Amino acid sequence: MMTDAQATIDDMRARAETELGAAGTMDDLTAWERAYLGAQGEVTLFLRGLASLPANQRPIAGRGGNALKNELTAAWEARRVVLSAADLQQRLANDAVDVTLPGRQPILGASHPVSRMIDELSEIFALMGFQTVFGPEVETAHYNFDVLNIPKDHPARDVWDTFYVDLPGEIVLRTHTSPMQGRVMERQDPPVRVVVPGRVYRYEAQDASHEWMLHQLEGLAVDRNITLADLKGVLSEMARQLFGPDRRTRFRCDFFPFVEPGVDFAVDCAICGGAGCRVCKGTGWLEMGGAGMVHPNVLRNVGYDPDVYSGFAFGLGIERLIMMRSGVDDIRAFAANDLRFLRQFARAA
Ligand code: YSA
Repeated sequence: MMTDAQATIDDMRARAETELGAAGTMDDLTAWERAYLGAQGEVTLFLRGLASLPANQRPIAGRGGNALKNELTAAWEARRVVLSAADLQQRLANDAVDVTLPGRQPILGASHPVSRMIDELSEIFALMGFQTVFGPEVETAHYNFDVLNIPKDHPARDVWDTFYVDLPGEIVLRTHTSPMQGRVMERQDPPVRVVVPGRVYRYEAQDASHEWMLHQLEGLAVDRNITLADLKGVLSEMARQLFGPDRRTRFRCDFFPFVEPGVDFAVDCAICGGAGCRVCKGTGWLEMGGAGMVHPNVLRNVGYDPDVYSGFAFGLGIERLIMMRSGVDDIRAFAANDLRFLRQFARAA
């Protein structure tokens, strides 16, 4: 005859086996284990209650209960192996990455054409013995004008349409890179050979060849026996390296208070091939810079003896050089920040 304890055990076994067979996920399995084998599970509580059973049922209940516990533990372990493998497969399928998809193209920046031209000019002049130095864009009127033989109230100051930073007019946005001539010569004795690239500012109307913010490259060489022929040689070689051997250059007399004699340096217009256009204002030439032999007063102002030393200096417009090399017909494109324009100068990655 079947005892009550045996009946309870059989009932637990039947339900536990049915429910374990129906457990389809790891969560179901965890819930099943808690229901039968956990600290408050049916089998555990059954075994814990053995002492309260009638004495004649305890041995059957003890043996049968422990056997059930071992059976269910083994069945749970077997089911866990099956379900965890299925769970892993499911997660792998969900997280699958298509490694054949093309990657995202990163957006690469590139140097601005003006920066590239500055680098290129620095290399060209380095090969001719010039060191590249930099100077302040906010400058004193002393270096921007006075040292350069442009006294206060002299009409020559009006040639440079100046942005003044203070009311007495002693601090300016430099109107050219020439103030670095005085700064460099004051801190060293000859020989001097430097180029100075950088931004300059002019209160000027914009057009195809004029900007109010532009870049110049100053050049200065001071030593014994320097002549105008050296200046012509250096600028001609620069033009040959930048534009190739076939472009024409022109030196004409010009006036700057800080040189004697002074010249303007031009190349034939790359936009119209010399025929005349709006960029070269119909002349067929575009001025690249001013230049000349350093004025004796400038040498004196920095403590050099003009009877011993002579020098040449020049100031080139960097945007104009790029325009003449690459056929850019409007200087305003350089600061307009239009990527379609700028990308044309970017080196292939
Ligand atoms: C002259 C003699 C020296 O011993 C040394 C330097 C110089 C150059 C002088 N400091 C100067 O600034 N001369 S400049 O007013 O004629 O400008 C030089 C060059 O800068 C021009 O030839 C031109 O290429 C460029 N430039 C001037 N103003 C510009 C400009 N480029 C674009 N927009 C402007 N508004």
